[in-house]
Amino acid sequence: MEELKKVAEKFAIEGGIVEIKPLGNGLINDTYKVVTGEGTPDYVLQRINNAIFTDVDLLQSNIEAVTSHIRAKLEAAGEKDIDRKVLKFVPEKDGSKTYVLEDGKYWRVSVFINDADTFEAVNPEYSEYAGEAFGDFEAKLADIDATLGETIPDFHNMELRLRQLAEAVKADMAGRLNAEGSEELKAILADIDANAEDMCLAEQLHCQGKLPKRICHCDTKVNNMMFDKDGSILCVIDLDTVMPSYVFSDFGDFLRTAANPVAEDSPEIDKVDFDMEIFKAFSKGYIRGTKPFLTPLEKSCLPYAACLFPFMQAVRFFADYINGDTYYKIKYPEHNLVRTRNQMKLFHSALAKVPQMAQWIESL
Ligand code: GN1
Ligand code: MG
Repeated sequence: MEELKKVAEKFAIEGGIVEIKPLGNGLINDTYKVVTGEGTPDYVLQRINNAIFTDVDLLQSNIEAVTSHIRAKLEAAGEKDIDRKVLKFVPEKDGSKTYVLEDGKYWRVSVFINDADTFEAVNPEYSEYAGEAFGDFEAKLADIDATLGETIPDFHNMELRLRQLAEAVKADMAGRLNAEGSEELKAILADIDANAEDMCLAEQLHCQGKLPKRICHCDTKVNNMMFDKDGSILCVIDLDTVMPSYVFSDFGDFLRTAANPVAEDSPEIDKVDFDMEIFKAFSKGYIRGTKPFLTPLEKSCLPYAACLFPFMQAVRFFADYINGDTYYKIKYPEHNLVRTRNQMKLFHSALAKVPQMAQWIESL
């Protein structure tokens, strides 16, 4: 608490700090809520994982560009309650940067949005709102002047993720592929291999000049969206990965979490199933939100995107498992393997429903 307090006080926050406590359940950064006295806002204090986001300056300048662009649009539209509809980052006390470096660790602070909720699961009605909100987020950023850099280069590049898995397999750092009972791991590898080429469609289309990169959120998990008490959507949060990508990123990653009836790390594999009702509602909202720019090719590839993201996430979790868990936070030794099984099951469930999905998308 004392270390956290010392850091929080480096920022131009209002009010005295009453309490600092852990917040949320991200797998990358460490997040805390800073509670201040009556009449002053609370804050979110975050330690940026700079082993993953190696260019913190680029990261924060992206985020500042994005939030100020959205803020200006909300103001121009005469919206009320703007501080709850877009994140607001607090500058350091003695300067203008929105992050500080303290004992080798990077920190930032944003204003805590009051009376808002995040959810780990959503029903079809909320999914439709979410689809529209993420579509609208991309639409709002379509005319941003600033050039945003890739905070993690080639973040959602399937070919790269497969290469990283191949490297992990070759090195077998944790010796897991040679351990007893590794037949399951080999079977997972074979399954990934069998689907690898099809899942690289986005990269192929991009190389042929048919698929553009647009500014996307790139981490559209259900819990990265804030809802007001009345169920309406306030804003999207967790902006670290906002960068140029294919629209498939935002479409696919939301469904990866929302259309799975259980959490991405649930060991109850039997319950993993791609929920078509969530898909239908979300795609309806998304297509409405992206109307200003979505091309027919992008639209027709949305069922592919729904398969791509569980597949890519499985490849990433599995590579991390083989590497000995160096990237994602884990709670027990097999955690990344459990996540991999879960995501592969979701992938196959989605894949089997592609014809149904395509039919629905065409009808919209
Ligand atoms: C990470 O930290 P969190 O949970 O918001 C990851 C995402 C993954 C997700 C899987 C920078 O996001 O790409 O989809 O875990 N973020 C990064 O739960 O790698
Ligand atoms: Mg998050």
